[in-house]
Amino acid sequence: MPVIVDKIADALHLQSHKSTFDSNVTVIFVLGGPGAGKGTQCARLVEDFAFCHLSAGDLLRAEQHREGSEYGQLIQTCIKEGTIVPMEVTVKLLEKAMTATLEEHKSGDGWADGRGRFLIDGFPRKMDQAEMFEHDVGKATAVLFFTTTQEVMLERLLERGKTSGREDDNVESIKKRFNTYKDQTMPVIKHYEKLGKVIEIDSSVSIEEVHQKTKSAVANLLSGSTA
Ligand code: UP5
Ligand code: MG
Repeated sequence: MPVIVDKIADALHLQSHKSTFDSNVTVIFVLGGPGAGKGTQCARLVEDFAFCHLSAGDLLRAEQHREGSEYGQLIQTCIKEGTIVPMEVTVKLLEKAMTATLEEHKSGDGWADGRGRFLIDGFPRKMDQAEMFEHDVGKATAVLFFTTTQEVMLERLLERGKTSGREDDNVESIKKRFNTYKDQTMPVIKHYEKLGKVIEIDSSVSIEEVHQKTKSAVANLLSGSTA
């Protein structure tokens, strides 16, 4: 009598919560400090494994500049101050982008029969975001964690700042971004480490060397999953 049981559970609000995406969808969070190389490596992984790459920062910057957005000012202030935009905004943008991608019915490895594989770059930056995403949107398969020193990250960001036009590629904003990363994002990484989901990669070396290490770690991961 499963239908009756379902109806009773529904009436009593006992039905277990369903997230938007099920286990057909592989989600890899990509974390690491500002300038660690998250975006650079994600772009390479898209070529290797047909991932959809969604950078939370890029989605927020696009929303900031979208005409009519009610969040433009808020996002601009948070990015400049290196603080975290309220999670509801970011989680909704990610969910919308994931839904749109799945509706496109992409072809290639990992996309047949409603399956999909996503690199979620620069997210979750805070424990509450991780909880909200996993509850409402979908479960994380793994976390790619790029590590290097603060000196290396600072140098990369200042160099990029000469041409990036990013409002947060300046010394004042970068210092604030480092602090937010240490205080809010490191606990997220520790949480996933306890769950055995973190793949740590030293990103101090050349882009190509980091790519080779990352590619082989992701190949291992995907060969162990159905996607
Ligand atoms: N570079 C990369 N790898 C290299 C290597 N191995 N050797 C030499 N050079 C290398 O790389 C940075 C620069 O370094 C580039 O010039 C690259 O060529 C070179 P990149 O790949 O862009 O690094 P990345 O880690 O992606 O750095 P990014 O600046 O994007 O990281 P952040 O995490 O700071 O930025 P993000 O865009 O994710 O977030 C920005 C802001 O948005 C946050 O501070 C926050 O205010 C807000 N935000 C939220 O509020 N919520 C979110 O969920 C996400 C963001
Ligand atoms: Mg980036």
